[in-house]
Amino acid sequence: MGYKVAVVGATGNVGREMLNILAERQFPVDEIAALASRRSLGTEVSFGDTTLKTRNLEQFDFSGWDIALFAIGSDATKDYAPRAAKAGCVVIDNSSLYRYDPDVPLIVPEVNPQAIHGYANKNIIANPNCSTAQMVVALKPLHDRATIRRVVVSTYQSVSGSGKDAIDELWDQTKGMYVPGQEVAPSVYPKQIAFNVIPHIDVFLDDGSTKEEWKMVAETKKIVDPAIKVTATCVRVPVFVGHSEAINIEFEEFLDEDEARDILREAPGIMVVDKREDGGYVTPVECVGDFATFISRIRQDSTIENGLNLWCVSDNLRKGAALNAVQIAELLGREVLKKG
Ligand code: 2RA
Repeated sequence: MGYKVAVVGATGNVGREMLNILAERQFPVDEIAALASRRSLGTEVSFGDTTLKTRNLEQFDFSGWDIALFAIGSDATKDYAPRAAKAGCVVIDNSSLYRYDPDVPLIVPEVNPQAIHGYANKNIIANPNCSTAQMVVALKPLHDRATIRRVVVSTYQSVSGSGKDAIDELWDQTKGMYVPGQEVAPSVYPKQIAFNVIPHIDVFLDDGSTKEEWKMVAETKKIVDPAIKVTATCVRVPVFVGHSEAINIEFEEFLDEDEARDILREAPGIMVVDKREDGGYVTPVECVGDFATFISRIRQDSTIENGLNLWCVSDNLRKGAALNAVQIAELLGREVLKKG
């Protein structure tokens, strides 16, 4: 016996990946519902070898359904997640709405699986921001070995993090640079993204950081350890899929680069590709469609007493969103619902 699973926002980038990953990982599904807004009603989406027609979220009754993977914006989530949770369906939400709620667990299964038992507070579990998810997978095994004091991270985030329109804009702007008279003005971003980088993701806060940078700080503290100091600079780059991060770590005690590499090699969810030669590292185009969080360029930071640098790359639609959500569903099934 398996689960009745609903994917809410089934026509978006993340919703489609959720369906793909549920099928790829053969999650024990007895019944699957692809839910979308009225304007997407009837759109066909793939689920493994089958095709589903989207159903109307507004009229959907979550009673009797086990798990709902939400991949819609915070505003719509505010309307529908409580309705699903009240009907007894456990919500795994990819929006930022519940991430910072002390009564809602924020989970990366390789990092804090024990937090799953907090789901019963509101029948809701939060999925972290994509740039946070891959980073905490890398930090956790090193933190367990040498206690992290401070993290300085610069991100290089792909446009798929902003949705389908951003992917189209990068493509059209790039083409427009080569086809005279076909220039495409910025609309998703404040400046041109083709052949450019933009040091601004989400809104600016009073202290001059952006909300994306704040999310990395707040979520790392909630998922790994509130004592860890984090400072982030989040940058949008002209890459379609795959977030990259340059991570500098200061530990409470010295951690040798070779030991760090061995620890990361053994850690769950991580693939180390780290050779000090041409091509001996991972780049975003190589991570697309993969489940792994890739780590390269592991090296001592000799400018501080206990420092380490590393390069972290992962598919932001997978580990950064859909895969992590499905892994939470798998954890929920194993530890709580125990069907299938
Ligand atoms: C981004 N992390 O990359 C944000 C939301 N997915 O745009």
